[in-house]
Amino acid sequence: MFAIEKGIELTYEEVNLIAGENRSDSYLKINPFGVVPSLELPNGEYLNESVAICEYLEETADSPKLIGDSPNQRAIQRSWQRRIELLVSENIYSAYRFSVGLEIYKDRVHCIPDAAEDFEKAAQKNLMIIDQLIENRTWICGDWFSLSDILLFCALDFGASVGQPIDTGLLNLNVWFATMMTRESVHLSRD
Ligand SMILES: N[C@@H](CCC(=O)N[C@@H](CS)C(=O)NCC(=O)O)C(=O)O
Repeated sequence: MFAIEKGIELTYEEVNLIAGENRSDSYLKINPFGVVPSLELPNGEYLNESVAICEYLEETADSPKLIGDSPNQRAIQRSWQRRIELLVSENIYSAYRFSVGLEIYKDRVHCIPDAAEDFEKAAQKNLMIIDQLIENRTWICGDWFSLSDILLFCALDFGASVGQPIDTGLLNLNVWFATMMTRESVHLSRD
């Protein structure tokens, strides 16, 4: 989504996660932790971690600025990014790995099935706070669309597909999610 929003064309190579291709010896040379995505840089090095990849792409194409256009914007955006990843996304992903995704993950990472419900609750609790913070905002950082919108959208869209939907009582978040669904990048990135 980030690359599409930036208008950057990338060549994609699919890695079958369900079949465990990402844990093969050849992929572990690309990413020793066996997770996607990875970006091959022009000098042949591999860059791991989705936010680091977005930071790199941000610097290779001038506009639109999705990480921020001033020290203020960048700092605020990065603070949202950290909140989203640490307080929402990671909780949703852990809840998934330890429950619905247990069969896939039980031999890949250390799973704690008894903690699944608590991780889901932690995400929901933090979403309640985010719902209040985005009152009267079009986007997470205010009036400009950013990486934080993409990160939160990906986590919540995935959550909804694995039994962790957004609480219908969180009106601001539900309106924001519906607005996100109107972006072309959401649909293009699914093709
Ligand atoms: N912090 C990493 C997380 C990467 C990650 O967990 N990727 C998932 C898919 S989105 C994955 O590769 N799962 C398959 C596995 O762990 O075997 C990032 O942001 O790049």
